[in-house]
Amino acid sequence: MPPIYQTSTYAQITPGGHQGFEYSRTHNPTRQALEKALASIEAGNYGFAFGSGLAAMDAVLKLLKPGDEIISTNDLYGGSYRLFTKIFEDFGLKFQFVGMNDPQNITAVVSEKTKLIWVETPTNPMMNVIDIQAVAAIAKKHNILLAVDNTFASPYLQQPLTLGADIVMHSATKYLAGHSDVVLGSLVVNDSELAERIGFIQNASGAICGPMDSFLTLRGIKTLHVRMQRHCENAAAIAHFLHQHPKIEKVNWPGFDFHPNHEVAKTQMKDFGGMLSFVTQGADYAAAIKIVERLKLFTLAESLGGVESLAGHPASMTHASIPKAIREQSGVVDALIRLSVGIEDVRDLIADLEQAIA
Ligand code: P1T
Repeated sequence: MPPIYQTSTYAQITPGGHQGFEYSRTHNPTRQALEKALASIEAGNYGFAFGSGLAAMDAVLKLLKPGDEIISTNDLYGGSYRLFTKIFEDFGLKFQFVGMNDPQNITAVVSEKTKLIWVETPTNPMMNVIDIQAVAAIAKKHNILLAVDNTFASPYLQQPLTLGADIVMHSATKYLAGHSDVVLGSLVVNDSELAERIGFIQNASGAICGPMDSFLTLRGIKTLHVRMQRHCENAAAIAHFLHQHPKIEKVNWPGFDFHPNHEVAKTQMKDFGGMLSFVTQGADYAAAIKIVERLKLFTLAESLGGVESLAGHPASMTHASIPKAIREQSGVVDALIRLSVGIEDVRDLIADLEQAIA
């Protein structure tokens, strides 16, 4: 096992004559082992680990300059939206949020100033699936960088770099670490020049993760494939259970053949993932709140991707930073519940949902 190098600095033989490591903001052996693993599982050449998913996104945005434009999915994690609109708009970046179910919607807003396309797929929390290859073709044609937030799928289910993305980002807090005990982010790229710029920003801005968290994430990655198989199986069973329930109006899960992007999901992903969201019958807000309060095995909490199941109420929790009118346009209504389906026995999970919805 790679040791936890709880080390900030390294002995030099002569000034500047270090032995590969000089200061842990720049390089740390445990973080370096993690960064190699991250690159490997995303089929990329260069990996970078950060103190959180948002810190990794922050580094991507620092590749840009005032006046540059970014086109992003209109349905995305509330904190990503907040970083874009509340921090980087003030530094002169311009964001356009478009529904990418039809990738041609991107073409309509591309300009000479567009420098980055930001794709989350599947989206948080509406479970839209965006065709990465189709978006990559548009990005290449216009010489725009394509970054994909692969948090919901994990590299076990899809590897965006192999589908034409330039940058793949993770909140490794979620499936990669997998045990709800770490906050960490990552970027992986293939291009050496891009890697050099990201490495410079990582060191110059300094939003790195510590060695203990690097170690925990490395350990989590070792079981990613086994966990993901069970996450997918359990989520499929729960999606079908909810779909036939008379008190549930709509279930968002890309495995249904009537899901609008089911065909894309089938070709792009190995399976349909462990996340789903649903709306109570008649979009009844009070009923939704009762359900999340009554759940016993599902913990009501932010975050996702851990071995234990979580339930969330996006409108008041993970997506509260998106103005109501804007979030409702993409379907994030007050009666929407999000589930991160864990790896427990699915019969226990369904029994819990049954008693909470009854
Ligand atoms: O929380 P952090 O590690 O900084 O990652 C931010 C982030 C980025 N991208 C996606 C798709 C995410 O889901 C997140 C974090 N999301 C939650 C905390 C959540 O409950 O949705």
